[in-house]
Amino acid sequence: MDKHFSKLSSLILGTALATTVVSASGGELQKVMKARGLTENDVIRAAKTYNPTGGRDEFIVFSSGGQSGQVIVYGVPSMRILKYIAVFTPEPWQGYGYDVDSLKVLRQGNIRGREINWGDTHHPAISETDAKYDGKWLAINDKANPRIAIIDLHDFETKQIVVNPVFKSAHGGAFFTQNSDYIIEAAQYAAPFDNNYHPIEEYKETYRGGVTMWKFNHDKGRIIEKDSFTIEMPPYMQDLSDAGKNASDGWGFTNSFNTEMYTGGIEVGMPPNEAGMSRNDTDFLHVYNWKKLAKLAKDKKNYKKVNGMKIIPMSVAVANNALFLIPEPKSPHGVDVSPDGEYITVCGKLDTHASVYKWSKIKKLIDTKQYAGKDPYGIPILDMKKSLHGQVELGLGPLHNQYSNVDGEIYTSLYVDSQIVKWNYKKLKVLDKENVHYNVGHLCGMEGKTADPQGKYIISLNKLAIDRFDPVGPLHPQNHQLIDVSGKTMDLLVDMPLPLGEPHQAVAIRAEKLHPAVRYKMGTNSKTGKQHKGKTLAGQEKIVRKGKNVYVYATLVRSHINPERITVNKGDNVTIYMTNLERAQDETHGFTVDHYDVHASLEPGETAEINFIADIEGVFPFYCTEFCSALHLEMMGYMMVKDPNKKYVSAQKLKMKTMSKAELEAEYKKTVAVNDATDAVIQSVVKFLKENHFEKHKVVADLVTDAFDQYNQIPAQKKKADEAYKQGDLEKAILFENMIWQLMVKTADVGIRAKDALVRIIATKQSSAAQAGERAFGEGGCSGCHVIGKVSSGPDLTGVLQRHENGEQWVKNFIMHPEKMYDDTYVKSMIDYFNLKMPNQHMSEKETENIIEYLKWIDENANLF
Ligand code: K7E
Ligand code: CUA
Repeated sequence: MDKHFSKLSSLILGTALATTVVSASGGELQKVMKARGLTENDVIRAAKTYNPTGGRDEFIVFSSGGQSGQVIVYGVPSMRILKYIAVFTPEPWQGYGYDVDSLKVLRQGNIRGREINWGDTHHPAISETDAKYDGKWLAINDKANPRIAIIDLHDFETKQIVVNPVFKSAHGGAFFTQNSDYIIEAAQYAAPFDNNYHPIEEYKETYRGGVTMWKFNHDKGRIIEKDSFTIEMPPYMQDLSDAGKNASDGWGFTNSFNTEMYTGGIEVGMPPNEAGMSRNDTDFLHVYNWKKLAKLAKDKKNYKKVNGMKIIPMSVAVANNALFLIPEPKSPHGVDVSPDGEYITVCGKLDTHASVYKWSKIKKLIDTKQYAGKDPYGIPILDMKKSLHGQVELGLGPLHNQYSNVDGEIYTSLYVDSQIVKWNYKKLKVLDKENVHYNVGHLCGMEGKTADPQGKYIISLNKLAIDRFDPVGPLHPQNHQLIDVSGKTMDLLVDMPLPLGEPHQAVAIRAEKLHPAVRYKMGTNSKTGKQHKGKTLAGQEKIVRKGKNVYVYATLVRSHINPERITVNKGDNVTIYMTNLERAQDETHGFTVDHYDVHASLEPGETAEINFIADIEGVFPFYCTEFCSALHLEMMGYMMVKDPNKKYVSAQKLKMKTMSKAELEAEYKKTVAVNDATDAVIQSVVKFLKENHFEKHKVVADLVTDAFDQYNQIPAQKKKADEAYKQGDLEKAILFENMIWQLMVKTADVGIRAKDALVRIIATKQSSAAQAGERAFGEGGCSGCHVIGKVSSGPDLTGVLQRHENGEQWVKNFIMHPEKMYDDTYVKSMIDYFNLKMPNQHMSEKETENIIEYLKWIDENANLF
């Protein structure tokens, strides 16, 4: 073994075990590296991001879904996508927009009576307590249609959408204040606050920018529109914002471009917007005392109402010393307040510098009313130099910042240079640069904009992917690149293609701060968190008709929908309330009625509602859309829509011949016998679980609970079967006995999973050779014929090493060259018995030895199989 390799291995494995493991793997790692053309650094990077099956991530990222109008959730460092959260866009998997309650949420986003079915999401934000993430709520803005949505991190569902009634577009949101009292949302493209036509020539007079402070109920997780207000601002194009924190708590900061107030006109021979809007050397950072303004907004004399929104005029804000401007280098993009709230970094995307403002300096100018002048709207301007801590030359196109856990350190994206730069904003010094692919926008640090940044990683949210992935047509996926920032220099670990919209900003939170639910309280309307009016428990299923309105109260549980037949008249208004009776983790059922464009996703305990007019005649299967059990295909029923004005001819005459009494009796007996045998298997598993104290291991105990949820339904079915039998209805008795069998199969399914889990926990620890052997056993195809602890299409291998003299050598020879032993008397008898020859699976000697180690481990734990 060469030196490099063993050095690398101990790096990766990092323990004294390393040498044994490497020798046990027989140069396997080296082989893989060679075959895949990987360098040592690649392998180290892979090891830093790899999660073995079942492994979890340290951080959870919420990324904007850009034009998809959704939020994307993924883990760090594995960069595995975990979920898409439907927000502004209908999304059938979650039933979002396809069931009544989620459609209500989506329709909260209607603007001026218009349905809007997409959004341009830019900036997600996690709710804060003391300027640190508390993991309760997520807010995100829609730039195209000025809206903010609130997502509950208890179930990762969108609960509220509010429309900004005065803005026509909104980019600078969502940003929580440090105790989540308010969410900041700044306008982008200035426009009249009212909904009337105003000629563009009157831009300066009638078009306005602004910042809306949305009042947030932190406990309930809802924006309170009537307690929110908007600060009127000049028609400069307000861009990103940040809430002050700690030292600067109570203040808000919003930068801007187009303080030139240019309005374009290529078509009339004017230079384009891009020229006119970036003419001046500086634009304005808006600084406002939102806490003071919030108090002012309580008194009628301080605001006027436009489209129902309280507007605090600029004049009122100025008169109360609550609104100021500071020049900032031209056309910046983003403003980021440091963890202590003392430094405010602005990067001008058309300027190579980052400008660091100091809050104490700004505050002093404000307190002593030292103004450098006033803008045309009468807003005091503070002197730029006197407000600055300093400037640093970073590179071309600096955009967005994230803070490090090291005091004074900050990361900035360079759009034009396609680089991340690490620098010190206190000492104004560049420390390190890392190349990315390509044209990075935002960065996502781990809690990197809170008072408690975690360091470790930075994600580069690149605007272009170009040549990074296998081509999939002219529209490329986005590329999120994970960078290790734990060392002195940055190290790019891995690329992740994101194929759903162009995310702008992402936020990351420590996974341990999130506590999502696994089930709802039975009958919950997930959109309101309250009990659903259509909650239906087992035995309460019914169909109620009130005139042309038909209400179906249905339940879903593995693997049936109750009721299974719904007959309505053409033109009826049909409402189906569905409750998923499951309590088992991950037992979601979906529901649709074919042709009717409805769909619901029912998580355990959830009640949902779908509604439609049954306006087409015919027979429409409805079914469960999640493969929820072995009998998922059978989880269906029929909705029959008949035309009350039509006469239908009966087809009864064609009815099929039925079974004789004797045949039925025989089938009944057979079914009962099968059930008894199945129950015996279940009882043996139960015995094993009890003897081995399953209740001590939570994972196993949870599975056992799920299994008993199924098993405990059997007595009721048995009673029905026996009653039917007594009354001589054998057909029905058989069907109920069959239902019992289904419940037993489901019980056994989970029960055996519980048993396997328990075996893993209590068995002696596998050596690494035995582990490799088990892998080889599975991957080499052995498990196709041999089931441990059971005679299957090949013999049980428990104890195989004891079956022959010099057993280990015998087994080794047989695995490596079975064909040489086909004439051996013992082997011959086996071939006859199983009617199969053990094939040569071309195992290497090493693999064979590992398999023998695995077989030894089995023998040590033979009592468990
Ligand atoms: Cu694209 Cu924050 Cu909207 Cu910069 S934003 S990149
Ligand atoms: Cu329920 Cu498939």
